[in-house]
Amino acid sequence: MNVYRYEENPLVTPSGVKPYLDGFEVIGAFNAGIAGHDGEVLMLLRVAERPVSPDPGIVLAPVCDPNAPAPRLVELRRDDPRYDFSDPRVVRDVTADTGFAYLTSISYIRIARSRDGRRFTVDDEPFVYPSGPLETFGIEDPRVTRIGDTHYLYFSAVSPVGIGVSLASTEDFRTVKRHGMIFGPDNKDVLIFPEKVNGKYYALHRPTVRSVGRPEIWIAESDNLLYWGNHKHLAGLREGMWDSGRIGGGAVPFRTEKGWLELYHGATKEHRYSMGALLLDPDDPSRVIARSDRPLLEPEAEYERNGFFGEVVFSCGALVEGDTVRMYYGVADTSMACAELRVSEILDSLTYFG
Ligand code: MAN
Repeated sequence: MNVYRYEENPLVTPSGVKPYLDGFEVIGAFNAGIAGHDGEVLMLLRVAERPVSPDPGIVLAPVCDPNAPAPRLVELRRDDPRYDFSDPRVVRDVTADTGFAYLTSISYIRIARSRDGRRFTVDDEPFVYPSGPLETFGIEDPRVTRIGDTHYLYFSAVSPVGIGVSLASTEDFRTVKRHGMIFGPDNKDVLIFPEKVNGKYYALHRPTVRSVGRPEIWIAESDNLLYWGNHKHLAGLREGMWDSGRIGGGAVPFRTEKGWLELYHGATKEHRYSMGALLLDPDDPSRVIARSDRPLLEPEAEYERNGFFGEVVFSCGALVEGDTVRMYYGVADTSMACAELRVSEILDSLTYFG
């Protein structure tokens, strides 16, 4: 497998993004959805901003208030025995039944634009900013599917009542229309197919189940992109392999001569995130034809191994032209990078089921 990482990687880093919020710093510009529009490559960046704490003994947890312009800051003392600060992304409450208390940053969506797909200019303002009670902890990991002249974007909506996936749409990447939550909590990693198959829209999704089951990939159908049903379990974890801890859809699936190719992420139980592929039946995407036994891309470069949360490559979008896939991906929950792969080589690398 030839994997060509761009010499310019990382393409967008937090230091290249001006904070939008007063008193905050940008700690991540990563996990971007990707769209081609008017001759440009657009990254719909997940920008994460964190309040700068004046006191090293205090962590400030930001919470968006739907009725106020700026997030509210909750002061958490590092010596408070209720709280566990060991994961830089979240503050855990050891006394709460879910274990969860706050996120350490607020994420929203901001666009980076490029003519050549390598050098990007980041917009000054957010494109989609958290609003309403279901997004008070932020919106994350957007994906973009083009259907006709409309680009649908959908993202994790995070709040104290759970993480679901909400839908919005745009024609021009300047204004956006909201369509509400399409997958209720707990769910992430939705990927809407770019065309109907046998008269139905399809979407991958990833319930994060708490009672029975594991974080695995499901598929659902819809007539209108808003109401989803006929859910089926699509792919599971594999003990002892690169995708033994959790899996979820990554880039928007695309058609190849052998079927739908889905570039998905898999993590080990130690949270090392790699990218691999699933090949789905061209006429029935709920049937898996083949899968990667070994990752296509794993954290190896310095910028993939080290950062806010290291050992992570996480794609939310790719551009396909002929046999070339330009896979854009978040690195170490910090920055954006891109690697080119060949469709034919990916198809050859898979293990086919009988
Ligand atoms: C996980 C990580 C974080 C994210 C939260 C909430 O902890 O993916 O980056 O902010 O979930 O979605």
